[in-house]
Amino acid sequence: MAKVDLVKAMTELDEDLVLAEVKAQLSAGIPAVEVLGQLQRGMEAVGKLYEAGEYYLSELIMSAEVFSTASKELSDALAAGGGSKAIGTMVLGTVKDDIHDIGKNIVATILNCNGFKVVDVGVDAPIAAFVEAVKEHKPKVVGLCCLLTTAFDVMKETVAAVRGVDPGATILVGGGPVDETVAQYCGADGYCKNAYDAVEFSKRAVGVN
Ligand code: B12
Repeated sequence: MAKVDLVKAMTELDEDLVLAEVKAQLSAGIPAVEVLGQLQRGMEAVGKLYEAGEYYLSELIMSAEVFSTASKELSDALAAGGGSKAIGTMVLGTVKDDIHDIGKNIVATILNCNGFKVVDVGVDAPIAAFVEAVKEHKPKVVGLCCLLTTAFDVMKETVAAVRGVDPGATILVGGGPVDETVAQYCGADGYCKNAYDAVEFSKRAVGVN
């Protein structure tokens, strides 16, 4: 039987094939994190096709649906790596004007599985929502998710507002187009390229190795 290319199946939005291959890879003992990585590369390819004008908004919406369905298959396997002891709190949200939430939800799931209580302020979250959550929950770590370059400025304002309330909190940023330069521009303490880096960074922030 020919080997299925999961990245290609995700890029081509072939939901049945994606689901079947995710199940097959998990049954074959491939780590969930590796399967997730392939799905994510497929999503990046979808984004590039959209940028090139080959895919339209309908395909972006479809990609989100396929990804969400497939990642439900992965959630138990991803959760299996975690412990149960709470080691810290993270306030997490997607910044104002941005409604992308797939990556944020993965970060929330994986941090949760690794002992963090995650307070999710949702998507298109006003600066005040982050500020109020920080006042109420006093998190050691605050995570801002942003996938739109047009929302970098509001992310910068959000970082400044959170610092105003709690200068000691570690602020992390992430999401497709975010990188180290963007983190510096926004005045954040760090950038993480994926949810596992976010766990490592957050653990260091709360003094756990
Ligand atoms: C799916 C998708 C959508 C879906 C979102 C559905 C949903 N529920 O989230 C829908 C169809 C709604 C959508 C809408 C739009 N989208 Co869109 N979308 C995408 C797409 C294809 C995939 C994003 C995704 O989910 N990736 C998979 C996840 C798992 O990856 P991730 O988010 O990067 O998350 C990982 C890491 O980044 C990190 N991470 C994520 N968040 C955080 C947070 C913290 C704190 C940390 C530490 C780490 C971290 O960990 C995650 C897991 O490892 C991207 C393409 C791309 N390359 O990103 C475009 C993309 C982001 N979209 C884009 C655009 C333009 C739009 C629209 C403006 C389109 C339109 N004309 O309406 C709207 C914007 C709506 C709005 N106001 O927000 C552009 C943005 C371009 C830019 N330069 O800003 C992109 C890059 C596509 C492109 N190449 O043109 N989109």
